[in-house]
Amino acid sequence: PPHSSPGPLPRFPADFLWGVSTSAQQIEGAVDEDGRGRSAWDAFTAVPGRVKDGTDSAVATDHYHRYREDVALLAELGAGAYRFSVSWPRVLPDGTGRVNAAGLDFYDRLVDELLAAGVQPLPTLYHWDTPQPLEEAGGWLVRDTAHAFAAYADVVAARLGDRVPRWITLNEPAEVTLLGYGLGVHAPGRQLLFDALPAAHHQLLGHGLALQALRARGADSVGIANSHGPTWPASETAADRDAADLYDLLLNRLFADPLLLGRYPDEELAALLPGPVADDLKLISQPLDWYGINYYQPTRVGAPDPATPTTDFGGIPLPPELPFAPREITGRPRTAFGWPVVPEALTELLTAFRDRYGAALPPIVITENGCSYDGVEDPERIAFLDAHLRALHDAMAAGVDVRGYFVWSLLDNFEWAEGYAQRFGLVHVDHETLTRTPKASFHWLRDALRAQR
Ligand code: GBH
Repeated sequence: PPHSSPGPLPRFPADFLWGVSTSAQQIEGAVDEDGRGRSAWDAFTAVPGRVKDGTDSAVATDHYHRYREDVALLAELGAGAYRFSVSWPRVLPDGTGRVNAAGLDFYDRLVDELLAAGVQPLPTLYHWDTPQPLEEAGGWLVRDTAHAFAAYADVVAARLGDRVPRWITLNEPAEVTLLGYGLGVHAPGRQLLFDALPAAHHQLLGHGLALQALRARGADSVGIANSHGPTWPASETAADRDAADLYDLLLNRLFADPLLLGRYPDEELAALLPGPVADDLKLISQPLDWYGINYYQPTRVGAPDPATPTTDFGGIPLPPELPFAPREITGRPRTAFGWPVVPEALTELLTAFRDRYGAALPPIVITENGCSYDGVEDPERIAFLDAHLRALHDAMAAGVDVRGYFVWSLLDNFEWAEGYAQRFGLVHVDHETLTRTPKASFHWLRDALRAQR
């Protein structure tokens, strides 16, 4: 049968960090409670047509009220760590200035609950929920937002830093830039194409400033979670190779190079960025303790073909003037989202990172990997995780220093522009009753983690 596991997983190092990931906007709900401010995603989902099934994250999984039950699930799974995100508008309703004590209290309770359950907290400070007042002032297109983000990081670290040694600054600035400001399919819904690039630079600057603030508060270990995947040229023609190279530049090198090498990958592109870029790069490239990678799949890219214009990018409508066009990867199983399943591209990605960045590459943590499938019986998710963990082990056997792996996600949740239609959870959530039911993959992972001990 196609989904049976080829046997026990290979052994990972004894101190390997096993965890699962979530984010505030996708699970918390309680958007109007205890003084939380509005986020750019609250504003975005209020516009008809932005989310496929017309839903929003007002309730989501109601984790804000059910976090004890969710921490109990983490303990049952045997997760060593839990990557969650702190909602910036819950802590600072206006984005800057006034601190909402009740918002901080929630994360305080959550951290204590995790520690009591023996699960290490790994907070991400920004997972896409920009406070709406800051978004209205230009969001990541303006430099002030980077400074506001660092001030927020300081507030959170001042409260949780006595119990939380490890932090993530940003989640996937590439997707925020591309999907949020470039194509407009995510909040804030701007369609600026290449004029979105300042959002990339200001997020990276925000990362650098927040990293400084976290260190000043005594943080032991700081990383970032970036979206990466290999880019495959659609053919060997020069046109297709150039198009694929540009896409790879925008998704991968635009974010990894400044962080790890202290420079932008392309002079022409760097010239389009605002501010004292050379000085900013010093902040952006401060040493990281580890580098987080969210891996989902490779992308096959070619030159736009006027005869067959690309209108769709995994469900995302694309403007015709883009200089690259995604092409289908054929001959692969697909998740319920339609994304191709290509585990060995994770090995390819990691060895390519090692080759490009060499000694400049800190240890890697896979901060997200997972898939959308329906049902509580989910043999496809088991096969997906099994195959990706083997691919990860292959990269480690080839000498790539990987220290941890986090499944996206603990719970079925609010999947952004897809609403509740896509289910990435190890735990099924009935979105009517909010009942949690561990899936077959939850039990599989629990047993696999036990076997590693
Ligand atoms: C992550 O983004 C997010 O961090 C998380 O919040 C989200 O819930 C999770 O992944 C699942 O989506 O196959 O060519 O259509 C992932 C960013 C962007 C990766 C779109 C996959 C699909 C490209 N994703 N991409 S294609």
